[in-house]
Amino acid sequence: MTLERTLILVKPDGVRRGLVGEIIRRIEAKGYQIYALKMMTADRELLTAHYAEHEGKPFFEPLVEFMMSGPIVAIVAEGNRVIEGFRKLAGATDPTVAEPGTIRGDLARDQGTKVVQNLVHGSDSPESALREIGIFFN
Ligand code: D4T
Repeated sequence: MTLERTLILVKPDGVRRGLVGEIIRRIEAKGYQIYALKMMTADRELLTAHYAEHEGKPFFEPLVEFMMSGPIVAIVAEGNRVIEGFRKLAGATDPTVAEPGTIRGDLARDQGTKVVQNLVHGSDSPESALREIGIFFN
């Protein structure tokens, strides 16, 4: 067993479009457990910590502005290999090329905005998951 927890965010576009239920449905239908969940509006300090690896990149400021543009839903999901599993469920970062069958491939598209609006975030490694869960759930 590789029981893991991962941080999933339903980004502001997902909340605005009423897709919170659909995204949670897909997580649960896959067989992962919802361990913790909260709706919140992220501030700059929290997002700068979360996206520290992207600070200085051209899309950083638009990314932070977008992520502050409305409420998000932060979820800790649990399951065997859930970190890798949720990344597969989410699909590629660019929703135009994300495979059909994935959250981004089925439900998102390129809107021509400065930062890609791709509905969800999922931790990419056990180290990131631990760090990100700590940021969003203390
Ligand atoms: P997140 O972190 O939101 O799950 O997305 P990914 O893991 O798929 O992608 P990421 O961390 O590399 O990027 C974070 C966030 O920035 C947007 N982005 C990214 C963008 O608008 N342009 C870019 O060139 C990149 C690399 C999309 C997701």
